[in-house]
Amino acid sequence: MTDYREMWAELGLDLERHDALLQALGSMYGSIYLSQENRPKAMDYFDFVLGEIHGLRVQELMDHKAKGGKVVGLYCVFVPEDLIMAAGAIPVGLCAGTQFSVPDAEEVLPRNTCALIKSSFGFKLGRICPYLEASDFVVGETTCDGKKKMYEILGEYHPMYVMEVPQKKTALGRALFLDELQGLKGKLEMETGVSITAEKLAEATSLVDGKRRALQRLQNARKGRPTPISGLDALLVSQISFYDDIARFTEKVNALCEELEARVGRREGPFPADAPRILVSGSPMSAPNWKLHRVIEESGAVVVGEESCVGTRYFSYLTGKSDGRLESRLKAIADRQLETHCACFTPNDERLEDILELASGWAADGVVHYTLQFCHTFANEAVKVERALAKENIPLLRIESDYSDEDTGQLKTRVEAFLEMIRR
Ligand code: BJ8
Repeated sequence: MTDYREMWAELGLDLERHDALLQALGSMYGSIYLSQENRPKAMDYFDFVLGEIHGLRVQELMDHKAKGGKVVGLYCVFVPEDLIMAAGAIPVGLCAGTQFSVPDAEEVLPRNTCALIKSSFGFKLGRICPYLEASDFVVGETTCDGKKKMYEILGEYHPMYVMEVPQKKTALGRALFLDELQGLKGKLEMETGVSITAEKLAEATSLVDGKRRALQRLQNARKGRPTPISGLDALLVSQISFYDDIARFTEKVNALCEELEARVGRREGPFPADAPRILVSGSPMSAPNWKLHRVIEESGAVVVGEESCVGTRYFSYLTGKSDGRLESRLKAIADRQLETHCACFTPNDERLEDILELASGWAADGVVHYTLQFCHTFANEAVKVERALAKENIPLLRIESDYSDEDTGQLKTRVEAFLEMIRR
């Protein structure tokens, strides 16, 4: 196995704590993922990527930097990867999904902040995220209040650029977002010394659309009965999509899909055909936040979709047509990004429509609405989700949780009772 310690030391990581993080992650992965039965063979690649989570990919980023390239960190799907790629930089989704980094953050941030925000910030304070340390700057966004205020503080520790995301998808909101993309384009050009042309942007957008298409294909395969892949594995693939090399990732997802489609034909899957099918909807789950999927699937149900930014909110929309000019391509990207139905928007009724469509298209027996504790946008929107599902007689379980393991037992009890009700 390659020894990356020199690279981590060069990045300024706290090696002792970083070792402890990797050890905890490795044993968690072993007990949650490797213990699953009848996994698709093509998951070997994603196991490998996870095994190398702070190794090979970080090395690739460092090699890119050694050749003069830039690395740009991000935390939200509203930041368009293709714009970053068109400047010759590599976009990378940053670590934000573990309790391990939360206590560090709580030394500075209020405890009653959502775990995703605390975890991201704690990675910086604890110096345990090689992706953040490798990034030349981070592009934040004004989505929820907690995040945007955390970015102000993160900016004291790491170079930051914050782009505005409107709260309403009105003509004015759309114009503002397009203007923000122009601003980000300028920032990227200044940092990289590369001028973003229509051709470079077209090439990058086609890669991003290719990745989205592959993820859509994977989601589509989950319609099978039995579904050919566990929700845990599908979630892992989505999580890896935020930091793996885009062309390689797309190829590997398509290879996985071929295997899954063959499995659907043979009616083969990791769960019996009559296992309750669950749609998970709500706050995003950054790796290694696998808690809810684990509880659901260990209780005998299978997750068939995630209405989440680590799920359909990320990959459902492709880039529309443009007249080929740069301005028009940027506009198509802005329109695509604004199809992300995040609870930070008001109104956000399209998300309710998406949930209903997913629940019926994927023949879900019930929906588990997941809110990260202190995430007010998704918590409040859950009220409307509940009403919309009740109208269609679709059972709903509302869960609020954080990254700690303290509530796992309680979650299990609630999920089991929910499944019992579905099975009756
Ligand atoms: S587009 S969901 S990735 S903002 S969970 S930090 S909303 S308090 S992550 Fe998100 Fe972009 Fe929206 Fe998606 Fe705030 Fe809620 Fe925490 Fe959240």
